[in-house]
Amino acid sequence: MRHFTNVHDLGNLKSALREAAEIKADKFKYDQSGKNKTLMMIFFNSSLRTRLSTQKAAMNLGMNVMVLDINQGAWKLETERGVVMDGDKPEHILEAIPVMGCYCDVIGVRAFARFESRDDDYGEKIINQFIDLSGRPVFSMEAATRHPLQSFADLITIEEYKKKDKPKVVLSWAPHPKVLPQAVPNSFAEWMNETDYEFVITHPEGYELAPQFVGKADVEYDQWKAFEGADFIYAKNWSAYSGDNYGKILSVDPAWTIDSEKMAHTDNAYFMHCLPIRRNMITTDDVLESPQSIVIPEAANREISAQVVLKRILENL
Ligand code: AN0
Ligand code: CP
Repeated sequence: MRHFTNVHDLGNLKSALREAAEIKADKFKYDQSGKNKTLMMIFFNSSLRTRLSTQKAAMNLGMNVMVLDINQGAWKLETERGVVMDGDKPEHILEAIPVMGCYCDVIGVRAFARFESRDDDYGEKIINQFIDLSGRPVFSMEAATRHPLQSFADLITIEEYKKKDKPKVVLSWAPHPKVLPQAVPNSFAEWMNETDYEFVITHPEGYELAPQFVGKADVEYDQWKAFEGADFIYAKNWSAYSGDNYGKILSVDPAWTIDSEKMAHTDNAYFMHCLPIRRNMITTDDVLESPQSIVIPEAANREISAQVVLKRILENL
C-alpha cells in the first residue's frame, strides 16, 4: 500500500482484520520493520487520540516520529495559488510540502474540512496536495471527507464485540453546539458499506450525507424506530452537507440526545463514539458510563488500526 485515504486503499478487509488481530496479540512482533524510517505527523487541527495512537503505533514498529502542529510554531501556510502574499501567511504550502517530504519517509496529515467551499473540501484539496507534492506515502489522520484510521478501528471493535454474524449497526446523528465535519460519519458509512452488516443511518431531515457515502444504507428519520433491535449504536454529530446548507447547524434538538431510555429500545446495543464527546449533548452520562459503552476499547483500537496501516506502508517503501 502506498497512500491510505479511504477503505479501498486497504484492499481485502478480512485480511486487514486478521492482520489487526495478529498485531493486537503481539504489538512488538514487527519492531524492526520501521528501523531508521521517520514518520512525520502534520496537524492542521487539534487531536488527542490520533496524535498519541499513531505515534505509539509507529514506535511499536521501531520508527522515529516527528510531529508538526501547523498554526502552533510553524509558519502559517497560504494554500491558494496566485495569491499576493501580503497578509499574515509567510509561507506557501507549495514549498512547505516538498520541504517536509525531504525530512521523512512517511507523512500523516490531519486537515479537516474548512467549510469555505464544498468543492474544495470534497475534492480533498489539502491531502491531495501532500500526495502530489511530497514524494512520500501519505495517510489520512482525518481529512476533509473521511477519517479512515477511525473507521478501521471501529470495524475492528465491532468484530470483537458482535454476537451475531450480521449485527444491526445504527449510525445516529446527535446534537452538538459547534459546526463539525461529515468526515467521521462519511467514513464510517463507507466502511460499513463494505461489510454484510445491517446498516441504518438516522438523522433529522436536512442532515443527509453525500449519496456516495450513504451507499446501500437504510436512512430512517425516526430515531426510535432506527434503534429497534440494534446491536451497535454509533453516535456522531455532523453539520449539513446538502446544497446551500453546507456546513450549517440546522438543529440542536435535545430530543435526539441518546439516553438510557432510547438505548433500552435496542437489543442491548453497545454504544460507540469516536471521541471527543460532549456529555449530555450527544449522549447522557449514564449511557457513557454504562457497561454497554465501548468507547474506550474503541479508542484503544486506534493504535492497532494505525499499526496495520503503517506496517503496510513500510512494506511498500
Ligand atoms: C472532530 C470531528 O467531528 O470531525 C474530530 C473527531 C475525531 N471533532 C471535533 O472537532 C470536536
Ligand atoms: N477520534 C479521534 O480522532 O480523536 P482525536 O481528534 O482526539 O484525534
